[in-house]
Amino acid sequence: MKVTFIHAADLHLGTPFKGLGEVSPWLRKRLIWANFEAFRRLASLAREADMLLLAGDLLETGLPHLRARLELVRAFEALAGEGTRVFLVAGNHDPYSFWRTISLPAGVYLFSPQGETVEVILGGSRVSISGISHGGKGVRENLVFRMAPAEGDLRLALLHAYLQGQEGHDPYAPCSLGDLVSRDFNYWALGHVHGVQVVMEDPWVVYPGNLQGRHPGEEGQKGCYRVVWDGGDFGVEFCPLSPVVWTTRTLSPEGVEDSEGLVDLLEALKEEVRWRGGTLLRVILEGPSPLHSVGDEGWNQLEEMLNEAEDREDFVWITLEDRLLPPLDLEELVRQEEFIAQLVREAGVLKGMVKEVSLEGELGLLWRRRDVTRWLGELGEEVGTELVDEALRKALVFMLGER
Ligand SMILES: [Mn+2]
Repeated sequence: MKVTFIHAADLHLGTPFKGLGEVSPWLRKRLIWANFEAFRRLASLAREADMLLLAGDLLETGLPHLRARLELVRAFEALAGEGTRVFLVAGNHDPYSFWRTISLPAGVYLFSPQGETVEVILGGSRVSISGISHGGKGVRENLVFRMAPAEGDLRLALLHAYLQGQEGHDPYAPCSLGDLVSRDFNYWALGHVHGVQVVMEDPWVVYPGNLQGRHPGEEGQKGCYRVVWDGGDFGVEFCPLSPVVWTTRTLSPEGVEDSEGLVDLLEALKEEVRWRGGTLLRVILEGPSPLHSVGDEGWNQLEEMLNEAEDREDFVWITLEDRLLPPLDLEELVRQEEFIAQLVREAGVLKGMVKEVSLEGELGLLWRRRDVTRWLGELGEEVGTELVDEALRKALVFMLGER
């Protein structure tokens, strides 16, 4: 008696990459391909399993992204042919109303916004899957208590929801860990939060994260969980699927006097992170350095040079972020010059203030416009303080750079 299932979520098929600036046509194609490739790897893993559970946000948007739809339906058809059952719920990106325009093959079950429980017999065990879909885009109600009851030997729950305490995600279908534990399920197959997380082990509460990072905030290997239940115990294993990973490194180029020295350092760093897949490497340059005066144009040239020969499978595409300071003793300056001291103090006060306000609130209606926010990325709590730090740095470079 053994049941194997794959749990994935937030495929966001048809999503763009953000935070890269200009890339070569070759890389552009590669990045469009990456998310679909991750999905194909998922589907091929699922062929070996009894079931595939998909916890919402499979598609980036309800707008007809034809390729995304086609890839999805084809994969489902192939899985149905192999005898792998597919269960899915709709999330906030691809609510139920949208799914009704797609004809799903037999063997694929889409849960409704009313919620129901489906029972299957696998290896002689009664396995139930309870799920509920987001009916529309902005579901703010707790869906946990609207889910149909758990039944059988193995009781799985499929839900796209914001679990309280998870940062950086919209509070759609909010619920608490206590809510989940109060229901009689063995495994909560969740979606929505993009970080990979086993929140709890008894019952299992799991976010598999998305399949392919789409911006610098979604670092490292992404993938799905493969779960084996032997009638009592669970084996829960993370399976990496991303063909491309985002990596951020912070570098203080102390002792490096010129751009030639910096290039040597960055080339070594590139080789250090290179693996058989692709890497989008973001390098934050910080600390005091004579290179603070390189300027935007100079950094662009440097990036171009470093990325020139990277049209290859195991590419490392570098973007540089300049946070360098003039090589002066800032503490000494603060002691000696009242104006500098005041500037640094004011920045500190401002940082305290921006922590208190919600940037999304301040942006008001603008923030609710998708055609605006699609260019902005996510506004985490740290964005405000980062902006102040950057303003202070720019002011110091401007005032002290010539000394
Ligand atoms: Mn979501």
